[in-house]
Amino acid sequence: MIGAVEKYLLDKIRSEGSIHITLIDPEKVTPSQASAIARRARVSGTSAIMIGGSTFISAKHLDDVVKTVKRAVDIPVILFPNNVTSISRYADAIWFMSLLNSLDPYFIVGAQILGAPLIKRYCLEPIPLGYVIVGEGGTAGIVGKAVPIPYDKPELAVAHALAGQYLGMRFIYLEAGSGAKKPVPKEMIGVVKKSIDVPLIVGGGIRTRAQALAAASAGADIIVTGNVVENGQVRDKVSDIVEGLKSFKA
Ligand code: 1GP
Repeated sequence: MIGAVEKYLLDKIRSEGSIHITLIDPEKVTPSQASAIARRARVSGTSAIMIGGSTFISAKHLDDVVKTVKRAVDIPVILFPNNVTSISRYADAIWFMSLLNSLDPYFIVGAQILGAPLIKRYCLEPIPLGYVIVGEGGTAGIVGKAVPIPYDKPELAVAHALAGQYLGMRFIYLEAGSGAKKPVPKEMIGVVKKSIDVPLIVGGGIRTRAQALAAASAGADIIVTGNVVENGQVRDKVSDIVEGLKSFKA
């Protein structure tokens, strides 16, 4: 069943083309810094806020960050979990994600089994997501025990994405790893997009308008940026990227 946040994202993609989501890593910010980032990103045209990182933070800190961000903005706040410890009752939704190229069943279905009852109890909207780590893979690749798909093997990215779709996942995320030196290449985005019928999310290492535009024109429906908003230039950076995406649609 499609919930309100998923419907919002699908409607936005339908009406605006490629959209932008701002990722806040709760490990790196205080609640007030997080709410300032979210507010500025919202003004600059971001469509939702994702909250998540690759390592462990205290449940209280996560709750405080999510609550403060929720109060600051009127766009959806979606959890981007790396484990069962990343679930907060104060969010609107959670990417219910499976790391499709992990070697460890814990990251494919184990953590999901442990987390599902809590998601139900908190009435969080789960959005099924196939998560595929490519290129360098970064911390997410190491923590998730993934075998990252090399950039010169786009056909393997297609196979993973299709498997995710056929298993019923309603979004596919190509992740280069936060802070990746090279974002997902447009050739890989293009072939994956052509093969699947569900929206494609791309993130990791996107720092500029040109990179966002390249990902969008190759077929990314959602562009996620995290690092660029961590250095205090949220407004300029997000505006630039969002305007780039709008110029692509025009
Ligand atoms: C990481 O894809 C996201 O999970 C965002 O990456 O921090 O490099 O923007 P950046």
